[in-house]
Amino acid sequence: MIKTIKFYGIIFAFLLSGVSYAGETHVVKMLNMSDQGSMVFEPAFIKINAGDSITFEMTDAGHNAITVAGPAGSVPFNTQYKPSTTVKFDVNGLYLYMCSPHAMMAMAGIIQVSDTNNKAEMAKEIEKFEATVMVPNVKTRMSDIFKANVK
Ligand SMILES: [Cu+2]
Repeated sequence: MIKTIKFYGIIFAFLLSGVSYAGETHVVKMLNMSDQGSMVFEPAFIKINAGDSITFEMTDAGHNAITVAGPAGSVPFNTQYKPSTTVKFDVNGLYLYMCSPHAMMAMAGIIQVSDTNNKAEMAKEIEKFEATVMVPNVKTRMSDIFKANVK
């Protein structure tokens, strides 16, 4: 009897740990300068699993992170210049976001949530975004990051 209770106890604890899994939380910093250049999100590309969250940290003041494009059914986000904002990602696919005051300096980032089901659409969104980048030496920053990371 005791053995049986112990057995079910272990099973129950195992199930509970599965149910309470809330996903990982990753950090993306908003920076005026890094070894990747000026006005950057770091990391500018991040791959996470559906159910994970990203905390956007405004390490340097005056930046936001706002959705440019995401997979169908995803909810746009906007950190509104708050020091720290955590966003949960439940819809698989690729997301492009930018810092609105520095979009013309290619301050943007790409998030891959589990898979790349909207890769073709995202390639077009990045092309559109880069048409608005005014600083020549970072004109292809996002498409370079896209090509290097999105398989
Ligand atoms: Cu910015």
